[in-house]
Amino acid sequence: TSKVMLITGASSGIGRATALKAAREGLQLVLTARSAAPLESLVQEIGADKAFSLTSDVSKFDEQSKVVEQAIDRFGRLDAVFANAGTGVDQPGTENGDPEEWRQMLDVNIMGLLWTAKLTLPHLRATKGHFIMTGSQAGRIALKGSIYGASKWFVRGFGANLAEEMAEWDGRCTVIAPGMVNTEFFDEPKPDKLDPQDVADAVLFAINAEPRCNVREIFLTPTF
Ligand code: NJP
Repeated sequence: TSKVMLITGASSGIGRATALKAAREGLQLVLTARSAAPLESLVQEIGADKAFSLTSDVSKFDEQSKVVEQAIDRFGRLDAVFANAGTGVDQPGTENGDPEEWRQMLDVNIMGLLWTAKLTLPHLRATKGHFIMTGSQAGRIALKGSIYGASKWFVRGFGANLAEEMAEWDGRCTVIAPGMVNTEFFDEPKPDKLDPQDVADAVLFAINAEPRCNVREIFLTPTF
């Protein structure tokens, strides 16, 4: 049987590139984000026998809960989860930033990640599966401001601890931490930075490692 992978934030950028690569490598996919149209065209590109899509806001526990339920209804198992959905709000510095925008960003980048983990871990436990999350080099390099950077340090800290938790039942946990990637995350194209493909390669490298080997963190930065 082929492995089943759930990807959040699959409608564009890193999530989309990872879905396409995982599909080429024979994984079956559950693809989620808030926008239906780009997910549906991605499913068409991959083939409806290998992938299906569900809309959900990761920051809403009930919506994420339905996603996991429907994924299990459809495929009966989860071998890998790529918790990739995230958002970065450009902020004019901490003194002048908008607290409501911070809260919304933290709801997605932190609570959304935690809901995804809480809801999928029972299924990953059953398959000795793999939880992968998108962290960042933000906070080491200037990228979208201090609050965004701090939310991605949360991802790193959670990942380091979750890896220990999952190791108790032979599960694996990976944090992928890219620098600037040319995606819709930015208003302007960044053609000289990382390509989403580079991040997809890292995700599949971690998944394809021997079961005895847990690739715990991967840092990627653009060369130029
Ligand atoms: O950006 P983008 P990336 N609930 O905007 C979805 C991190 N990162 O691929 O909901 C559910 O093309 C959104 O879909 P939609 C970054 O922090 C990036 O670059 O329809 N889904 C889309 O599919 C993030 O964690 C860079 O709007 C939600 C996806 O997330 C991850 O990489 C550097 C959602 C975002 O795709 C992917 O971002 C770095 C919600 N509430 C880390 N909100 C970089 N690009 O330079 C958004 O270090 N999405």
